[in-house]
Amino acid sequence: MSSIAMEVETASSERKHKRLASWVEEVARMCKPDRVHWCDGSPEEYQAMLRLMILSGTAIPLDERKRPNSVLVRSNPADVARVEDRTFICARTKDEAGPTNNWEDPVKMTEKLKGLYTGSMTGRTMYVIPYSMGPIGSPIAKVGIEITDSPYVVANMHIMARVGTRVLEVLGSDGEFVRGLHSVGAPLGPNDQDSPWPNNAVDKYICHFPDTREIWSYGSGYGGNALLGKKCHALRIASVQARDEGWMAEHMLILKLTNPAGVVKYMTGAFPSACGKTNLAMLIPTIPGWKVETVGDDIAWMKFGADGRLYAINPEYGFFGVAPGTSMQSNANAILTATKNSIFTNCAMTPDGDVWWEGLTEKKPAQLMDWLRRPWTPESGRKAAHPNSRFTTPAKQCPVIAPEWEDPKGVPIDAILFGGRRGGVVPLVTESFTWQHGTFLGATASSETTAAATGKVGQLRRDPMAMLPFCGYNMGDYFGHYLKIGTRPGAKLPKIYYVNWFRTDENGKFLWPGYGENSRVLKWIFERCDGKVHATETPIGRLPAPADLDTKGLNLPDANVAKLLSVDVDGWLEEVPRIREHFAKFGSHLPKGMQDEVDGLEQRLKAAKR
Ligand code: SAT
Ligand code: MN
Repeated sequence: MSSIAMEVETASSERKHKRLASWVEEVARMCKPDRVHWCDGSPEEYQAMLRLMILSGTAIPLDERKRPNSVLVRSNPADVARVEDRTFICARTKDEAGPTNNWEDPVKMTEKLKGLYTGSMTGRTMYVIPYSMGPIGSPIAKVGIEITDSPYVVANMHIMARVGTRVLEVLGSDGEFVRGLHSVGAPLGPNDQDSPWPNNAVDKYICHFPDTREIWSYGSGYGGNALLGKKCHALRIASVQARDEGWMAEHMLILKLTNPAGVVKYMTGAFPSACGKTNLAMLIPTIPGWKVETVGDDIAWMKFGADGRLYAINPEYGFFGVAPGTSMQSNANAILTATKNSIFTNCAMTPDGDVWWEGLTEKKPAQLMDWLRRPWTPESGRKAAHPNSRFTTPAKQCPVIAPEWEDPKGVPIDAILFGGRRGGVVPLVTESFTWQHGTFLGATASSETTAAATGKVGQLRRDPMAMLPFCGYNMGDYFGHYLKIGTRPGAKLPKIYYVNWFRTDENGKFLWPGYGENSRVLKWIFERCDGKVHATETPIGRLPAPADLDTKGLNLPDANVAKLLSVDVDGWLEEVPRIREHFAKFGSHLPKGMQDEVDGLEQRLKAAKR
């Protein structure tokens, strides 16, 4: 690594920005690292991080011929997912954080954390990572600086964000930036042997200070807890900035859909973690002549253009995708993206030095090392990869990345999709009557929980706009922000849809084949945006008539299609009190428009029963 030359160079950029320099000094005085390294973002730096992780036993290099320039990392069983109960929004008042967030007084939390951070980096290197969320210099992009004591975080940030000296250049001498501090909370004494996955077994805190645009994360080294550009910055802090500045920071994929005539539309989609966002973003249509290309798979920042349309950028630079279930059949483009230059976390390893996870191949390998480094065979009776195992991989390697994915002005959005994982009641696709009704569909979105967060899997929870764990302020006000976006003078708003790929029959079997076949639903949406296809008015919204959904060649029984596209009036009448209960949590912060929508829904359902 050309570290000496780089340190001199970055030291001069550092000196240029007085506030940045003094903040880094202040953190170093508190955390007491052995050294401070300013990240330049170079390939040499990335290699140095991989070497460090290999030396410390954090990572194993994969076979060069099978998976060039890639490693497998195994974390600690106590540190495998986001920890929502340890995630805090430290706004001035509890009311500002709202009923869906954990809150702590910012002064009290700062004091507590200062205690924990004091000396927390002893024996380690403190890395300073300048990063840009969004193409460097884009008017929609934002700069952040993450300080961390984890080489795993540095390596992942190299893939997930644009990092290094060029970011300091755009920051100049007084640019604004989000301050992120991360420590695994495992100081090393002179005679201590480091563990392969340092973390703090007792204390974990993922704290956000929306007023000062700061993130303080302590004790976990995993994913969204530690790669602060992603959920912490691009969603929790950015949602507050978006509210204040009149734009939207959303937990949404961005896809480009081209029809056989070459007409293009862009769509975003909000689904909870591990509900198939990455699969939808990279979908291979099964209907002839249609094409999907990827702009982003997890986060969309949307701003109004001069023409009144909403333009979206993907603030990220890579994918942090769920491995289990990803295969050449379910998502060939994700598999092809992660063939090289990738970091695999908590996957299993094959005897010939490659990775494996449940669902990767139809036939399970005869022998593996599981994610806990134990020998594994199909008879072991346990999963070889952790259910939340992940691949971190550069977006530009995706075979279907849209050429405009780095366009600094973003792409104009025609449709917004909301959804979740629901076995019952919710139809395959519903179009909202209006923007306000669409906001209601998003605000009442519900899903069965997955392994992306610690806690029980399969419980039903309301996850408004898939932002439940990611909204940095009172969610009632967040609904209000949506309504405000909808009333902007001259706005040409996207249409809003609710989709559910996960409907099951009485025996728990999926009614809809999903994956590439979801293109049939996208086609209907595309044609609705052009006003070219019919929709049926129902009490819950507009649905396709069975004849208008292209099911050619699917061999789906008519009864399935009818069920997927029908309104279960009694089922929906049972949802109404649950929606009211969900809304009641927001008290006076619930916008009147949302109350009107639930009242309207109930009236329409009751009228349909008569
Ligand atoms: O760990 S992350 O928060 O980055 C992934 C996810 O939950 O979507
Ligand atoms: Mn996500």
